[in-house]
Amino acid sequence: MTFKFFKMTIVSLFILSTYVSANDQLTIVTFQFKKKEDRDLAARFSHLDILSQNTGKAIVNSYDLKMMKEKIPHLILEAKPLKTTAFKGGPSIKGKEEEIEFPQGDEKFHTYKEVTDLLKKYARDFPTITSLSSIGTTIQGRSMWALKLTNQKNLRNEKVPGIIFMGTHHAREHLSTEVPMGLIKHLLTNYEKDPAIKDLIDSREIIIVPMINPDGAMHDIKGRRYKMWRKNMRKERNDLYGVDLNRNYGYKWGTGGSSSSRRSDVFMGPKPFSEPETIAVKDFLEENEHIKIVLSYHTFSELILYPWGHKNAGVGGKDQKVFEKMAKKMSSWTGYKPQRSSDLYIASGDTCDWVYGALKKFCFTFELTPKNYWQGGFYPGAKVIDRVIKANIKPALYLIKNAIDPYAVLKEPRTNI
Ligand code: 0X9
Ligand code: ZN
Repeated sequence: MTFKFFKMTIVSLFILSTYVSANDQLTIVTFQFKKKEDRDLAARFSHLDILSQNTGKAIVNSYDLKMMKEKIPHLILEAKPLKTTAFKGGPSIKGKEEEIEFPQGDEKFHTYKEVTDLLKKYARDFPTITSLSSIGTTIQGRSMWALKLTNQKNLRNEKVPGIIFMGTHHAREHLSTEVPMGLIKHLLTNYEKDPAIKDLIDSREIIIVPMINPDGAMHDIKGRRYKMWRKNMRKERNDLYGVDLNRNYGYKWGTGGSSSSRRSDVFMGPKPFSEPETIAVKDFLEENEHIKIVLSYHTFSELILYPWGHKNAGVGGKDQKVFEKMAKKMSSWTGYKPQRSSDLYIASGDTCDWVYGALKKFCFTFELTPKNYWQGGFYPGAKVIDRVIKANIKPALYLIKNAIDPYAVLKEPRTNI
């Protein structure tokens, strides 16, 4: 009896300590920047939301806060604890795939299971213009689904130009799953109705991977409570720490704006391409030379970003002009601000630096709605989904059209946007 009680106490203490250690105080930090270098410095500790030339904010975990207080106290204007706590590490929450659901009110967002089922349905309903495959398996064993939209007659023709759209590298950026899902729906349901769309699907390969980091995204919503999780689900024994997939790509990896501490939200990983998710993207893009343009959706801030991201310089030459011209054009439809990634802050190991640096393909990062933290930040609510999808259709169609020859945009007449 005594022993039983003792055992129960030990068990409950263990459960309690797991629960406590699994929750971490989040803090919203306001920064004051005197010069651009200050922004780049702060970006080494956490992901930043730049508010103006001179101010920025970041929601940080206790580890990143400690490091900031130690290393860059002069940049911190204010640090306010948030009411919500975040998952810190420790074991991940168990749960069956079909039981995972978004928090109340946000059920319209697609869970991984809903994405999987819908993509399978599309593949069944539109067999002549779609094919569904997986580009790899995540660290927790989920398939990274890719829906290819093209007329089946193209399948053996390698000359058909390709384009890839990717969503949700970062777990908490759920709107970046919805935009590629909305794009698929728009393309498929308009194939018969809109000759321009029929023509694009018939003459291109459009590859859409709505979730690069489904493990992280599902972790972020488990228990129907948002956890502000950013990274993948890399863990050691029972200690979940995660790698920032947008710091893990292998071009100029680890050269600034990322951290070698695994507790950091911008942890670059132990080596470039250490994660199955980034390896899958790498292998896929290396194997598919016909892909000319890459778009990676993220949230938030309403920006259209292009390389370089790891250094304060543009890519130069004709390519820079293509990036600028395309970004400006797409900005005219979305209102998102076009800029070089490093103008925001320096960060190395992101998708587009590798895509352009290693493969010389054009690559954009869209930071979707909202504009700032006060408009909802990473969790703007389901009410914005339709509007954001709609705003992003024209830019997507424009890139699909130009995948045949991105340099052709240089011949377009100048616009004064
Ligand atoms: O920091 C990131 O990975 C991206 N922002 S997010 O809020 N979605 O995390 C921006 C990446 C831009 N790239 C560089 N500045 N290099
Ligand atoms: Zn992101």
